[in-house]
Amino acid sequence: MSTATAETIDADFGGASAPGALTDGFHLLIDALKLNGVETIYNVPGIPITDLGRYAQGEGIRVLSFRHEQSAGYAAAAAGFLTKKPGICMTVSAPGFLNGLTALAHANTNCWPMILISGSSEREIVDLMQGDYEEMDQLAIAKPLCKAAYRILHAQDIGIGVARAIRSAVSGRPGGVYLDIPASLLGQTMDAIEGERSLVKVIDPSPAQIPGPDAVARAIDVLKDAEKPLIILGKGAAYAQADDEVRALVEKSGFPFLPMSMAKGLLPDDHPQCAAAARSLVLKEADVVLMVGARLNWLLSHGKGRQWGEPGSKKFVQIDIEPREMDSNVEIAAPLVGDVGSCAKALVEAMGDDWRKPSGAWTVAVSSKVQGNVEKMASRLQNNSTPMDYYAALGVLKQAIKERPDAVLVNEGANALDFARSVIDLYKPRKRIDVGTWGIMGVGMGNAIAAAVETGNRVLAVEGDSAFGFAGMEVETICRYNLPVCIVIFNNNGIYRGDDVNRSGGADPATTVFVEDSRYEKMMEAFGGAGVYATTPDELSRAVSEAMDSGRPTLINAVIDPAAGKESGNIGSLNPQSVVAEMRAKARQT
Ligand code: OXT
Ligand code: ADP
Ligand code: MG
Repeated sequence: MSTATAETIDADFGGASAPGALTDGFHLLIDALKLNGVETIYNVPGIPITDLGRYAQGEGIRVLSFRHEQSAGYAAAAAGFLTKKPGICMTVSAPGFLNGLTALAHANTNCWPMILISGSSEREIVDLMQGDYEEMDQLAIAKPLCKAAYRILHAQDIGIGVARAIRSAVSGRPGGVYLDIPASLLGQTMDAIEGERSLVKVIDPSPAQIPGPDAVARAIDVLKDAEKPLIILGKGAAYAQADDEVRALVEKSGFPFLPMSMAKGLLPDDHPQCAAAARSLVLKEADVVLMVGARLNWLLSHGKGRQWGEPGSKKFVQIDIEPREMDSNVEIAAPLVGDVGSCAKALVEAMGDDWRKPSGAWTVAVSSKVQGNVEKMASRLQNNSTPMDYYAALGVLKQAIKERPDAVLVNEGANALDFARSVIDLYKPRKRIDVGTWGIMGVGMGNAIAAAVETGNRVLAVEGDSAFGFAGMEVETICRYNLPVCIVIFNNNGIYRGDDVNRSGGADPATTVFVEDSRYEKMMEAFGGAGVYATTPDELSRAVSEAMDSGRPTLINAVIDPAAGKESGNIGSLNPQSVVAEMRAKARQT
């Protein structure tokens, strides 16, 4: 594999203004990214992209180096969600590329714009399978896992290749794009003036998509007849950055709204129409459901089944930018294809001045259920048990976010995720980043780093001990860049619980348990951050306040009762053994 080195480039290449000056693949790529507003690259250096990172940093792009490409990729994915611009991850060939690919697929699954740029080996050698350094046909492997995959072979095509990647990532339904950069491309040279002319600035990368008037009228027809309407806000609505339009739609309609996990805060969780604490009731009872940037996938039981009440008892209206999403699981009575902002605006206009809000009976039923559940929860949050259970610890964190509504909450785990989602209220849009559509562990550190870098705000990362372990080494990255991230590990000694036993009676621990009482806080101390061991709500409260006020990288090891969690948190019913147990119970009854 041939690569130009920093020394040769620095020695041989002048500025574009010098007569006869040359430019090269490295600089064209950087210029193309900068022209299109790329300010940050999340990467792990190595052959053939080490110099690319160095030059990009030299040219003013913020290049953050991670300890593993997967975390760099997760950070780029989260950056895409937060900024509505493609997050950029850069990796080396084969193994680095594969490490980044999980994150690219995750971005694609979540409909977030991201570009994975990977260096690759020589085409001639790869295609003849002659055993190049890190040989792999990366383009072919990436293609089925992302929205689009491109390879640039010639320096004069860098401008158009980058433009194509950016437009593909952000237009329509956003997604993950792979950009293959053979090492030899970076070393190619061309006339600097021609090179500059070859660059392309993407104009209007995600144009407004306005719904047709007949589609709007159809939707209004369905919505106006609703007796028990419901709005479900998804992370597509949060992504759209159409916060005013969404709020206007919710408030004008008067419908209760249920935020999906990452749509929490789009309207404050304590908004009088928020039905988060009456989830079961509204899903079961609603007769018309308006989906806004949310899919009827597993997280909503595919829009059918017990959770949704009597079969055929509901009509769906769906706002989505992707036409193919309509009727994906159940019939959509009124599809509204367009961007969230344009669709919400069109609906509000069409509701007019004589819009009739839903009956008091429905809204009162929902708010009484909310009030009942909130009160039940409040008493659980008061408990001062030692070791702490999830509620005792989360009561403290709920308060910390209430006092700092601009902070970003990052969250992963099973119980650590499910309890935190319902306990911690959010008050502003895009302040929660979690495991997303795949329920993927290991995203927390990447999410936290991106949140700190992209927003400049404080970050509170609530992590199961297992979840944290997938990417724990990134605490060094957090310390290196001195990011205002406070990690709270819910340390219950294992996956779901810490008290399982080896069924053979042998010496090995059970498959889901970890070293008892692990001192995770020392990992942060090893790199100069603050480490705290907290066994009571008071200790936790003091440590979190100090970390969130100071902004110093902090890891708090919160000791949680090993017996407090449930198998798989709230989604235990998805485990095959639950199905087997149900069948056995039924068999016993007959
Ligand atoms: O209405 P009802 O009465 O039903 O009540 C509901 C709400 O109304 C109410 N509620 C409230 N009450 C009062 N006040 C307020 N404010 C309030 N808000 C809500 O509360 C209930 C519940 O509400 P909720 O939460 O909204 O509703 P529900 O029913 O849970 O919603 C359903 C779902 C499906 C939408 C929701 O559960 C959801 O979003 N779930 C996501 C689940 C998920 O993605 N889980 C992660 C994956 S689990 C598993 O796969 C794990 N692995 C395997 C693995 C993975 N994932 N990835 C990789 C790369 N490798 C392996 C592993 C290894 S988890 C895991 C590690 C786990 O161990 P850890 O140590 O990390 O974590 P611990 O478990 O803590 O040990
Ligand atoms: P959640 O998990 O919160 O329910 P999903 O990720 O399942 O959310 O759904 C998000 C949906 O939002 C996707 O179907 C996607 O096509 C859609 N979407 C993304 N951006 C926009 C936008 N700007 N306008 C309309 N729909 C969007
Ligand atoms: Mg755990």
